[in-house]
Amino acid sequence: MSSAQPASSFDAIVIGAGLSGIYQLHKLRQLGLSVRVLEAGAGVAGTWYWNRYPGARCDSTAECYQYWFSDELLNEWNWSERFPAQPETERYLNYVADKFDLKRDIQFHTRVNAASFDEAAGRWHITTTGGEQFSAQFLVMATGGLSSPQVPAFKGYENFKGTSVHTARWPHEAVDFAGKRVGVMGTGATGIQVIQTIAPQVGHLTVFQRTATYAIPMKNPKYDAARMAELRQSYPEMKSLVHNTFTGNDYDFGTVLFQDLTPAQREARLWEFWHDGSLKFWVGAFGELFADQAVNDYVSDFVRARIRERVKDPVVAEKLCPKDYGFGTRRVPLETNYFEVYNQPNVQLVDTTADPIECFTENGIKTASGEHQLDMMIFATGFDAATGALTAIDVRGRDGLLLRDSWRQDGVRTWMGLQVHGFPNMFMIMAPLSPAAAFCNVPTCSQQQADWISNCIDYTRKHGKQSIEPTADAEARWGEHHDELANATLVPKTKSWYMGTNIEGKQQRLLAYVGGASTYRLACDKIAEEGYPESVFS
Ligand code: N01
Repeated sequence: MSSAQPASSFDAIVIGAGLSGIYQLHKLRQLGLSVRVLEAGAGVAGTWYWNRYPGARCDSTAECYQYWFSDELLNEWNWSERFPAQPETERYLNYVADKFDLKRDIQFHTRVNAASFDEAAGRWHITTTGGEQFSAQFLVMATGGLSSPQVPAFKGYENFKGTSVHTARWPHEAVDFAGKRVGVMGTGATGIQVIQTIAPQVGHLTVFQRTATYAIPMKNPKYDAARMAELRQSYPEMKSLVHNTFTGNDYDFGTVLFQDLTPAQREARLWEFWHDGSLKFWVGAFGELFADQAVNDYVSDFVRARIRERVKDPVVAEKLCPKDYGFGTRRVPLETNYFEVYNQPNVQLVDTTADPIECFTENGIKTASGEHQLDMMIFATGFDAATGALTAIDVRGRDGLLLRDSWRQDGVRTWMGLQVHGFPNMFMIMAPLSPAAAFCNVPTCSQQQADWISNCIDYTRKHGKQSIEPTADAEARWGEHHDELANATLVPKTKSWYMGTNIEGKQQRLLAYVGGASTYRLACDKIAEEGYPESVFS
């Protein structure tokens, strides 16, 4: 990096050109700010740019998974099905970026590796891996909650002669699976989509499963012109509805209580929600499952029974039935013929808890029971969620405090998932301790956060202030409130990326706020209306 190279100066730098980042750019430009978005990829779309693995598909409905800010856009864009596949969502985000002429302010192929706050100047200095320097009054980290892919370390991995790839780094070129012996590690939302998609194409498939997954069969009807016209009629109502529910979708916890129903009525209610073929089953049928172990056990039994019905070999079926955690306390994926894959003669399920992986070999993976020969290994092994993309950058606040060190030493702390004390004028979207980190339909919560950030920046500037930063007390209060709500649920009992347990050495604490997206939005709005009483301006 040349220190002589002058920094390019902007009012705001946004890191990341995914769904959040491009909307943030649009909002800040509307305020008249000069903005530059720095994006590591070659195109917009973030998650929908990187995760182009076979079968990648949205499991929020298309009508909920979109921007609401432009009626023109809502009128123009036609979705082709209820749960669109990755290419369609990537096309949509490109369409938005082109329609609102956003790409001229986005610099692609640019990975940020450091950002530090210069207190004397009241500005952030940002550097990239290519040695470029930028300076800005405001910094928005739109770096994504699930954007830091993790490949576990395995003995002998370097000896493996086949190809290997993480799902979030899938090549742009088509991959030919015909006749290949393919291994997939990971059976979360990603692994399930990959497995069910490639199983009919491969020569042989070996699935390495450490934890079995509850999943709901997806109902994915095509959308024709008539259906789109019907949906458009509902958009005004839906736009408001999604901001008033717990998960930012168009459904919410039911008002029907488990205890008030007879066993037959309970069963009927579960079937009714099951047949919706969406994640509505997760929260809509019996919301008590998140806190009441007996209700959770009942729903878990119902879902396990659905798995057993579909898998012919009872031994394999039992391996696929989660037993050590309750339904809904980890992310529930939607699936299409996933469980039937295990009825194929060319598919083998390896339960790595019973048959542990010992090492990679030249030809594949050796588990306790023997060697599994592989031409290709697919890692659907997840992400360092919520914190990973933020700690991957050397973010230094006041007095040179490194965010990564602070979070490692004292635990993750944020004020409402939006800012961090000691890091003035730095804002975050989908960061820890906000619903957006895990429990919210991403477009709903990321638009809400980007709107709030824009309003906050506007307020700061209009009041002749240089910077805004939450107080340490307010941040601590938010952390205590977050933990109190989290610990009243069953979620912390289960190992998952929600709890940070998938990353060695990571603090084990619920990463996302469980108070609900609507409650959170109201709290954010109140703070703005009251003139940001929990923050200090300078
Ligand atoms: O990642 P995950 P993901 N040995 O962390 C396994 C969103 N998403 O990419 O559970 C063996 O859920 C790991 O095992 P275990 C969605 O929010 C959305 O699937 O740790 N296995 C697990 O099975 C989702 O929740 C869509 O025991 C190892 C898997 O890898 C989030 O992204 C689609 C291992 C990782 O599962 C992340 O999902 C896809 C090891 N050493 C994803 N290390 C939509 O549809 C890890 N695993 C919108």
